[in-house]
Amino acid sequence: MPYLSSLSNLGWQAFFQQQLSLDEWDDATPARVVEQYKSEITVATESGVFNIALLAIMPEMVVGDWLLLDSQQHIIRLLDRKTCFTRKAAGSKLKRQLISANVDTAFIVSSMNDDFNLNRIERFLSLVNESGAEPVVLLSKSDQSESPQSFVEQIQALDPFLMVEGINCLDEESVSKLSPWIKEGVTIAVLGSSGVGKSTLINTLLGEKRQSTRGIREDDGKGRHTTTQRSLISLDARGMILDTPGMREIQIADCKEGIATTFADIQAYAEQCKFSDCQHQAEPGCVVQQAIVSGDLEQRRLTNYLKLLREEAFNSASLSERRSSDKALGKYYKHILSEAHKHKGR
Ligand SMILES: Nc1nc2c(ncn2[C@@H]2O[C@H](COP(=O)(O)OP(=O)(O)O)[C@@H](O)[C@H]2O)c(=O)[nH]1
Ligand SMILES: [Mg+2]
Ligand SMILES: [Zn+2]
Repeated sequence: MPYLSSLSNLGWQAFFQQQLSLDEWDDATPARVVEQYKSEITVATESGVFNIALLAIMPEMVVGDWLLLDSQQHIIRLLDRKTCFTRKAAGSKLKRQLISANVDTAFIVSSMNDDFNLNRIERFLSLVNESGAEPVVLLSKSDQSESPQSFVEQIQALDPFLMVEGINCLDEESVSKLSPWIKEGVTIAVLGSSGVGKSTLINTLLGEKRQSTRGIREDDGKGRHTTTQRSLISLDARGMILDTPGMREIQIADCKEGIATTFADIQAYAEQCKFSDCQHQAEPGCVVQQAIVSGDLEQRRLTNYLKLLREEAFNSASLSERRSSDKALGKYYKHILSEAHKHKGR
């Protein structure tokens, strides 16, 4: 895949430039992680695309990261991330998983059919708001709906400032509505469940069928995705775009601020409740409940907010427990090593 690219086409920005010394700027090569595999990563530089083998001592890297390479194509260091998407790893593992780094804008795609689900969109919004990227809600398959505007209005009702567009991913003219977001130097991630049209949208933007779409099965029938791979694709002078496999289980963790931003309306009511520890159930002086009664707030939205808060608290607590048990284990290993050392000295 040729990336005939200037650094700016690859998504290079002042934020990364500022992290380099003058010597580094003269001698080192900035490289962007565009694909990742178990034992290697693919990077793109101004002069081409190549793979670098991963070693255990290297920091954890993810698609979207910027690296500095020396003249031998060895990694000097990983640059600080501007934004970062994480989720609790699927399954019971108490682990955070990096999804992508340095994304400026996230397209949250949901289709105008049975898949349309406000709770799920609010969950994605919390994740995106936490990451620092700017969310845009895209409602796909507008050509299959009798009243596409009603879907758009339901999203707009969540937040009048939220950016939302209804599109037909198969139609170039419809997709051209997205041009305000698609520009040089900007990195976009496309998020959403399987089958909503993420790959179709990217193909229409590319003007070619590069990403495989539903015609070719993405699912191996066991509920696992065969394309677990994320790839950052160059739109040449229109920035970089990241296709992600459908996320079946996005459990959130360490996402307090993201939830607060997504539900700023509820937070504002909650600040006026009589009790500072109000649970917004049936307490006297609960301004959140008053908003429900007056019709200013939807019960569904409050229920989802409380659910996400509980999940966040639960997962974050398990993660911090794991972090502290990792620390304890580290201490234990150190202790064993030093004991072994003492014995050796005798
Ligand atoms: N009619 C219509 N079909 C669409 C649209 N977007 C996607 N599709 C179809 O929906 C199916 C799933 O799309 P795909 O891009 O693979 O979804 P992904 O899993 O999100 O990448 C494919 O058969 C597409 O042709 C749309 O806006 N309108
Ligand atoms: Mg896809
Ligand atoms: Zn309250």
